[in-house]
Amino acid sequence: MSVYNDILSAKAQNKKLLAILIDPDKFDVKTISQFTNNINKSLISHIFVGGSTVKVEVTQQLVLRLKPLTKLPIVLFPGDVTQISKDADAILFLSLISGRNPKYLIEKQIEAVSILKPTNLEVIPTGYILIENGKETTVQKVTKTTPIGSKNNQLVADTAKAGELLGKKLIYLEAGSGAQNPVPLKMINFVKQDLKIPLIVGGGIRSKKQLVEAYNAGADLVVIGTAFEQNKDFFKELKL
Ligand code: 1GP
Repeated sequence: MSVYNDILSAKAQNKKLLAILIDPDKFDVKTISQFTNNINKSLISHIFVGGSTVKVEVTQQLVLRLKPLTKLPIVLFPGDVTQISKDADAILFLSLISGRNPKYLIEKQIEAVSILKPTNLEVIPTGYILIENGKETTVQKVTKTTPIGSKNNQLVADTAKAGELLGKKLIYLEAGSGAQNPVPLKMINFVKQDLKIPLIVGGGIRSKKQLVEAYNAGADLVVIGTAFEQNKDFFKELKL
């Protein structure tokens, strides 16, 4: 199985993908059976695991518990090198290309090399672009970078394209977890025009309507975390 090849073939068939983001710090493991049961019955195609502050064992334990309960690919979306679990299927190897902080452009990635070496994780180079959403988010605080303005479509599109030309295999447009406003649809559409690699969009998407709008604007894969954490009926809403 190659997580990336599956994303590519879904894109080629215009089949839209949905990842649920589980933050190991916020997740109540007592609910894991029911929760994964709901995931397995839904249109969710990927499970992303990651957060900003999680400790090393917490991610590992969550991944080990999830594995026997689902056939869906488990993809690490790490906020830090401490969140690398060898038992996941793949890792988004992120570089925060909207920011100018060397720590998140290359230093953390260098630190990750010796941790990744003994694993069989599929490493997917991902250009990560933070978009201003109306309030300061955790990613912004942790990475000490300035997001790109929500109307600055050209800069975001050029940043995404530069990522592609540098060899990134995915572009992730991020409004930030719990964002007040998701990435604007116009921006998704603008970025999409000239981008050949798959486009991920996440942050602040809380309804089926917003999900469909993001797909229609050009997102190939949408990531939703907070709506699943805060709204028990969100699985039901997705089916409507
Ligand atoms: C955050 O894009 C993801 O990194 C998901 O955001 O929690 O707002 O859905 P939400």
